[in-house]
Parts: sequence; C-alpha cells; structure tokens
Amino acid sequence: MGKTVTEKILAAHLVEGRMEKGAEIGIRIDQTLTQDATGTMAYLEFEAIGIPRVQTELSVCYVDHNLLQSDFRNADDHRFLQSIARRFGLYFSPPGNGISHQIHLERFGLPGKTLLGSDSHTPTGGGLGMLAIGAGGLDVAMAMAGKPFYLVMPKVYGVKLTGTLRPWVSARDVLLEILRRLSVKGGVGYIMEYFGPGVAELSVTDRASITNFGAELGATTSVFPSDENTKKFLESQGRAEAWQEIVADPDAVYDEVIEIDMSQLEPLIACPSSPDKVVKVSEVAGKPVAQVLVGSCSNSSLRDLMVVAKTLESRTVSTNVSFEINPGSRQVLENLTAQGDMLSLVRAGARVHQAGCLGCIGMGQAPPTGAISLRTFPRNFPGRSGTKDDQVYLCSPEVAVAAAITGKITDPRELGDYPAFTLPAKYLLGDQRIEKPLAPAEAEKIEIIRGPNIAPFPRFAPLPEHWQGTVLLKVEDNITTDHIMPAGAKVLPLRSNVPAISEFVYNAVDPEFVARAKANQPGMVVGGDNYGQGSSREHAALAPRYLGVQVKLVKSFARIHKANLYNFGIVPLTFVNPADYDLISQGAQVRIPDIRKKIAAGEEILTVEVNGKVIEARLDASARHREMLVAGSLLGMAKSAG
Ligand code: MIC
Ligand code: SF4
Repeated sequence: MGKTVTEKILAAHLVEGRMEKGAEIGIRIDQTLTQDATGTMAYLEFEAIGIPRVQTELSVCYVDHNLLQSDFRNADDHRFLQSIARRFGLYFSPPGNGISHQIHLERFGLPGKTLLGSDSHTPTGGGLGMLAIGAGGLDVAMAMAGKPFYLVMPKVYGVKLTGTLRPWVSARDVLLEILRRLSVKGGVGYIMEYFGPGVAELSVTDRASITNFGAELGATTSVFPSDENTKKFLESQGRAEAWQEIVADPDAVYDEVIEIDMSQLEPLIACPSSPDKVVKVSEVAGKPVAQVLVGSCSNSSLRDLMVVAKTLESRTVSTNVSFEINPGSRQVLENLTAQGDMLSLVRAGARVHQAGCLGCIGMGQAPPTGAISLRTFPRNFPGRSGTKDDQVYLCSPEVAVAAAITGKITDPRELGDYPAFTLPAKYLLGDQRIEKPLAPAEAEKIEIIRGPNIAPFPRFAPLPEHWQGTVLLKVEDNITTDHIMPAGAKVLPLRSNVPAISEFVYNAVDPEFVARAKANQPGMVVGGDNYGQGSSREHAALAPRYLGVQVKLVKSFARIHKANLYNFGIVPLTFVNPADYDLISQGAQVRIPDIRKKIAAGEEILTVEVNGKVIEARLDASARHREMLVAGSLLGMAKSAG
C-alpha cells in the first residue's frame, strides 16, 4: 500500500512504538524552535534536565512576542534568552528580527525533517514539506535534550485541492473554507495532508499560511508535499541544496478526504469570536471598520505585504481606519523596502511596525470599544486583542486592504483589477542579526544572565492515595488557553514567574477564581468539548497546578493542552457518559478513591463520587503518562531517570 507524506516522514523518524492509529509513538526531533513567551520556561526546564548542550541538528531561540519593554522584565528575558542560546549551542534571533515561524520557514526549515516548537503555529513549516508540530515548553526542552517526542499516532486527513484561486481570493480563504466545514475541533487527532492538482498552484508562503492557520482546526499538524515550488522557494532563499522531493505515493490512502475546488472559493471572513464562524465577505459587507491589521505568522510574508502595497499604489487609507502593518520578518521588510513597496504603504497612510507578533497576542494595538477590527491573524478568541467585548474578524490581506480603503467591510473584488506582482527569484536574506551557535569551548564560558523576574521553578506534591477536592469552576465547550491563562501586555512579562502569573488564571471568565482556588485546595475544573484549544502555553497547566488544581474532568481535550496537563501532573479525565456533565456544579465536593493505585495499575475507568452520586471517568493515558502523574510531573520523572 502506498504511503502519504505524513507516513513517510513519521516512518523515517520513528524510535518507539508502532505506527498504528491511536497508539502512542515516539519520534526523533531534528529541529526545535522556541519563542520568548514560552521559551523562558522551556529553557529553565532544559537547565533542570541538566544537559550541557542541545542534542538536535538545529535549535533556534526566537524573540518575537514580548517586544514591548515598558519596564525591565521583558528586556531581562531577552538578555536571559540570548545568554541561554550562547551557552547551550542554539541560534538566536533577537527582537525586531521577526516572527519565529516566518523566519524559520525562510532560513531553517527543511523538507522531510521534524520540527518541534513551543508554539501552536509551528505547523507553518509544513508549507515546506516538513513535519512541524507545536508542543508545550517541557516537551520541547526534552527534544532539545535528545529525547523522543511522544504523540498519539494520528490519522491522516487528505485535503484534495483542485482548480486555481481567482483574483482577490487567496490561501487564507482555503483554510477559512475548511474551518467553515470542519470547525475548530474538526482536525483533532489528524494530520491534515494536502494533495491534488491544486497544490502546484500555491507558492510555499501560500502553503505556509494554510498549514499555519490549520492549527485552528485542532489538528496535530498540516503538511504539503515538497515539489518543484518548494525547490524554487529554497533557491530563492539561497538554500537550493536543502531541497528533496517528498510526495505521497499515487496509491496512498487517507483516513478521510475533503475536496476543495479553489476556483469556486469567494473571499471569506471569520466573525467574532472564533476562527470557525466563517461567512462570505459579501454577507457582512458594509459594516464600519475602525482598525485593520495585516500581520502575524499567518499572513505577513513578502507576498502578502506586496499585494497590500500594490493595491495601495494609487489609493489611500480611509481616515476612519487605523491601518497597521506588522511585517513577518526583517527579510520581508528589507525586500519590501528594496522593491519600493514600502513607499506605497507609507504614502497611503499605513502605520508600519517592527517585525513581530505585536497585537496578535495583545501586545499593543487593542481596538476601540465596540468597534470592528479586521485582522489577517489566526485567532480572534474573545478579549485576546486586549479590548473587552472586542469585535475581531479574521480575513485575507486582500479583504483587509479593501476595508482599509473604504472604511467598511468590503468584497475586494469591488476594487477592480487584481494587482500584478512577482516574487523575487532571489530574496535579500535579512538574517544578518541571527547569531550562530558558539563552538562548545566558547559556549562553556558563557554566563547565563538572570533578571529578578525569573522565579525558581515550583515543585509539586505527588498524587495522593485518594483524591478529595472541590469543583472550582465549571465551563462550556471550546474553552481556549487564552481563557485559562490570558496573555497581553500585563500578563506576558510574567511568563518566567509562575507565582506571579498564577494570579491571572481564569481572570476574564471569573475574577474570583484565584481566591477560590487558594481557599479550596486541592481543586478540580469541569469543562465541555475541545477544552484547552489554541495556544501551546504550558502556563495554562502550570499556573492552575500551582493554585492547587489537580484534576480536570471534561467532555474532550485539545491535544497540546492535554499533553501539558500530564507534564505537570494534572489528571486529565473525560466523562464516560457526557450527560454526567450536567450532574456536576461549581462548589461540588468530589472524591476519587484509590486514584494513585488505579492510575499506576493502568486502569482506564475511574470512579468519581460527586455529592454522593457516582459517575465514571476515563483516563486515556499511556504507561509513560501514568508514570508522570504518579511522579507529580515529567520533570520529576526525567530527573529520577537521569
Ligand atoms: C498564540 O498565538 O496564542 C501564541 C501566543 O503564539 C501561543 C504561544 C504562547 O502563548 O506563548 C501559541 O500559539 O502557542
Ligand atoms: Fe505570534 Fe500571533 Fe503567530 Fe502566536 S499566532 S506566534 S502571537 S503572530
């Protein structure tokens, strides 16, 4: 039987387990990336593992999230990360260089390799034909230490692309259409693999927009084949020798198939406040817009900013709109400037910022109260922009620039002819600020510089024989890690300080949560389907654990969050009978007898006593997960194993 691209790459990296759907496998990781917001914790964990130098083929430490330096804390973290990179043999990309995923695609990604990143949008690398997976910081730290990455052998969802995109319709619309059909949980348990004649119509940066945004399907990752377009892209980046062809066999079998005829797509838009609330732009056209942001790891490549600049060549931005550009990388900025496109942006009235995440994670650029903001970002979860009750829509650069010009949501096809542009055959490379790893002899002499905001890593008590505690909170379906552990300018500087950041757990959902958790330890959280979707931030497990949350009982979990719960010793249970969700309310007293013994013995079903009633909960855990839960955390387990 023929193989998919996914199976080929997984088979070449398999170090533990068998490639049977649903079973746990361990794979070798060739490359890692971290960004600053998750990186500080990942490196504290790497230090705790005690390995003198990274063991991967290549590891990169990026600074792209916390670029606001309103006091010493973010700046201290940047300096800490630079010293870590120098000490442990990593590449270092400083603030201002751009977003990890965009730079990694341009300068480091390799077809056929595996990449593990402490950021949920790591699948961007799938645009190059690599298996690029997002994970919690501790999993990335383990990969840097040369350990395998464990995952449940995913099913493969084939996405067959046919046809050609019409003018003013772009890669973003392909994924918006898939989100419209499959929803934010449609990809859970799958790797999305693209095939079919339409693939050849998409450039590598278009493909990367799709694999990046594919994170919002809840998929393990997304991957394109590596073909002639991949070769062309690598040549344009001066990396022709990195190319290898990887395509699915003609008789490859996919577990599911969805077909997208790209010639039938229209400009689409995701309405507030979930990436899958997708409608045609024409259905919401005419609504006034106050802010338009083009940027983020989804849509800020040179191609994306060129479309915007060319559209603005003979037009200006509406005076009712704040139109802002967050370039993906220094390379994008350099090429845009060299081509003269920057002039069109500036003249038309755009506010051009440094390359980085910026408003995508609420580091500035909050929209005004009650006003509509259009963004080419991957997420519009409630309040993520920094404004309470925000009205954030997600769209392509084409739809964004049309709204910037007219001041209202506009079908870009109304603008007339689609601007002509060609991507450079050779890019200006823009990596002059990337530091290469130091040789071991030099690296050993580097002193790690820690600011006062870096708090020691907390220790957690092991699992008791019987568990008894309080339901601290009951929440609905599709709770995101932004709900659990918010980001933004106030909270992100605390990422290397667990006691301080834990004061913000569930703040926007229930401001009393932290006080209640402190007064009622240990605690439990009850949730619905797809609990913990979104960001990879392990703080969404670590900080609640610090507040005494030891058990989560939900209808279903999102992949990365579930892995993070195991890593920090929170028992992730699901209802055997989802209707039992209705039996539990906030404040209920819960007992799970013999929890430790049952978990250690590999039992799948646990008995949960709630206010005198008995319900069943499932623990879907491998032997390795069970060991972690009993030991209190993966770190504890790794340390004792030496
Ligand atoms: C995000 O887009 O939500 C983030 C911020 O990039 C996160 C990582 C983090 O919380 O630091 C992600 O996607 O994993
Ligand atoms: Fe940065 Fe936004 Fe991408 Fe997250 S989604 S990595 S915050 S640009």
